[in-house]
Amino acid sequence: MVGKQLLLPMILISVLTSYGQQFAEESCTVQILVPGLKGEPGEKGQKGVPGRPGRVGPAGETGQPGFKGQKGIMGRYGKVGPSGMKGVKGYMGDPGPRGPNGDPGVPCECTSLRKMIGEMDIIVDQLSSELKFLKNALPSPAAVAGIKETDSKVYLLVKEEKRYADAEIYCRTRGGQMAMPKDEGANAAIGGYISEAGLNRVYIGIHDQQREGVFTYADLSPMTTFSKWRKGEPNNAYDDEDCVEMVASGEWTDVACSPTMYFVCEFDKDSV
Ligand SMILES: [Ca+2]
Ligand SMILES: [Ca+2]
Repeated sequence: MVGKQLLLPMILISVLTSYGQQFAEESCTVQILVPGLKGEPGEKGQKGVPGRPGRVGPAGETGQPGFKGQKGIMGRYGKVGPSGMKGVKGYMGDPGPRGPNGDPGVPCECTSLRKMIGEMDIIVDQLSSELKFLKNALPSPAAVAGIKETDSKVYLLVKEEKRYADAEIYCRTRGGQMAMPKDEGANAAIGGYISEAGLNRVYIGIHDQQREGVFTYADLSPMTTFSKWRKGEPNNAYDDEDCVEMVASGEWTDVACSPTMYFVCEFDKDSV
């Protein structure tokens, strides 16, 4: 320690000596400064004022998870949602129990009722047929004296005076023919019809217009063994009698075809 303390003044002397030589050349003044010994340490000073706050430190590490809190109270009801889609139809349910038997019916005479109904059906059929026939055949109710039936024919006395040709057309357009008596029964029916109507004569469906003297029926079918000529007929009077009339007795007479008179049509029952 003593070495170091002596060394510094020696250096200063050396330096100042060299400097002093330069300075001496200029002013000729020399000053030598030597430091004293180090003093005793001073007393402890008073406590300083508080320092400024330090800067904000960095964020700390994430802490441990806290404990689970208590259960909250129930929330309010939510809003009503929209209506859902219609579901698929379900299966049919099982059949219910059988119901009680009904009360017994009222006894009836079924056999007689059925018979009565059957008879009524027949009557209805007949009336339907006649109505259909009348609608088809009658010109007007006043024009006929009624109808006359046999087993197979319906005869219609038409009280409209017509020539033979027109009378034939009249009957045919209604689905029939001029009356053609081919046996005693049919002839008697027509004759009775005429007399009942209070008439003397009517055209019937017999003529020899195709060939003189050869009489046929209106449908051109030939005469058979049956005929009902009045005595002295047919005589083709005036060479102009090719048609036939029936008088109230049911007998036949050949007459001219051009005069107009009442006539009788016939219809097959099958077609009526
Ligand atoms: Ca004749
Ligand atoms: Ca005659």
